[in-house]
Amino acid sequence: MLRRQAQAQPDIVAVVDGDRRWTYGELNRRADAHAAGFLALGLLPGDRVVVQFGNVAEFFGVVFGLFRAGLIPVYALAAHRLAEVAHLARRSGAAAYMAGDRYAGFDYRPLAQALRAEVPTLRHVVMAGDAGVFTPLDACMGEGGLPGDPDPSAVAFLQISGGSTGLPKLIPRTHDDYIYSFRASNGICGVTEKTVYLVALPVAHNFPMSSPGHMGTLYAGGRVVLAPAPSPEVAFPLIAREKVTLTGLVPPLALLWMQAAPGTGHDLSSLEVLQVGGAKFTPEAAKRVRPALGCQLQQVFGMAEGLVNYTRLDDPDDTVIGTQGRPISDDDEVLVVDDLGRPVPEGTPGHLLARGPYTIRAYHDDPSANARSFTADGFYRTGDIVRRLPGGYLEVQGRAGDHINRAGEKISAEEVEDHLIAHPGIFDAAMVSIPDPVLGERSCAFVIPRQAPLKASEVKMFMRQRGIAEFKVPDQVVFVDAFETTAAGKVSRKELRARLRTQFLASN
Ligand code: J2J
Repeated sequence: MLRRQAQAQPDIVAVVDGDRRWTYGELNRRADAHAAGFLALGLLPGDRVVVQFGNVAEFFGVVFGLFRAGLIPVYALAAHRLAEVAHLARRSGAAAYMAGDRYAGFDYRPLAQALRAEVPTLRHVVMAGDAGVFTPLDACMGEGGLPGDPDPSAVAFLQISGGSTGLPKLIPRTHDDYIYSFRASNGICGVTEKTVYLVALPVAHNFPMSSPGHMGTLYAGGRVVLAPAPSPEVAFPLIAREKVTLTGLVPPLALLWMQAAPGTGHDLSSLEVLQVGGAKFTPEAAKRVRPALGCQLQQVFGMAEGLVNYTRLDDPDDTVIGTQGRPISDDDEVLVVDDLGRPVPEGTPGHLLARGPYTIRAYHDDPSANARSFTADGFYRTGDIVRRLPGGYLEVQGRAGDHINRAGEKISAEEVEDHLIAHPGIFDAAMVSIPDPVLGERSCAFVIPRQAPLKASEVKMFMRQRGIAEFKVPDQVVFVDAFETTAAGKVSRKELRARLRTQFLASN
């Protein structure tokens, strides 16, 4: 897809990162050079490579270079820390780690150092910027000697799941399923060579990557503008300068933008469509998009595992405000079922199951997750509770599982509990979601201390020292003496979390 655009319009700008403007020709040359450079390091087609960049142009040179070399990117978010990156590297058996030296105030070099010590399969660390002891990205530039185009039905990369149980799972997406999803999304979202897409969310997240996101925009020959932060202070001047036509946000950011827009001196009139997704956007907030920002709202309900739903640009207002859209494709099969797996009537809430042309049938190398997450006939159990409305539109009601959707960042209660219980002063812990007016949900950890009294600040400090992403550090820590058990003395973590949450909400 990149070669085609580079031939058709080599001098058109593809990627804007601050003062840097890479044309399609330039991006294409870098992809070729990196592909040859990566293979010259001794990496072999099929090797997995953990890629961790912020919203910077290098991300594109690196991932297209990897695709061309037949290497398989594993997408880490810039916010991930050693615990998550080491997990992704181990799970994928990664041969290399590629990152930028610094981003958003964080230095990735010590992380890379620790990662190399922890993950024996890792043979190379490639760094953009000041590489220190590692291989500089600029040195990974070669010539010729590339394998032919990859098999379209082969795995192109491993995307990561929101992780509803334990650590993130790896999602194998193929070239053809993924390109299908953003090519079809382009049609639904009106993306053409005239589109200017602002990447406000993290570049490696599936929403800004493919719905239709930066990949859809590059496919169509449009322009991708990278925002180093999603705040109005950073994004609004970029919208005005680059005449951005389309962007996607999570609900809390949309609220922030709507609040900041009326007083802003920046011209936002180029913005045609604001997509909101990743977590539930309430109808009250949805109603305010056009008055505040002067553009059309599109709701997007998607998942890295596949299925993506959009409200359509010509839908009536009440559909756009009150639903999370309908699937991309007529070939997307959507089932809404009760706890026993029986289909429920239209309008009744139930578990959403999905199967279709771009929805995975299995996670990468994870038999136990696969047994839980897929039905025998290949439907993915999304874990979402939805209502199906006339016309196939879906309204998301919430989650069946115990993950916390904090401003679109998915946090697994189980994963955080494991870290909490590692504290020598903590006997047991259970983390739950609490409704939050800005974040949608925030995290609250219930902690039983062993003996000596603990402080919430100590617990949070400990969590940071464990090397986990900041968004997973509990927003609130509540100390309790014990978790009450049922008469049977047995209680599943799931029931326990549900009870704690109910008690907390009743007492606040
Ligand atoms: C309620 N919950 C939503 C919405 C996602 C496009 C858009 C989003 C994602 C994404 C994505 C929601 N209302 N509008 O990959 O391509 C929750 C659901 C879902 C989970 C998936 C895309 N949009 N969600 O958010 O893999 O619970 O993908 O199952 O990060 O986010 O999370 P993730």
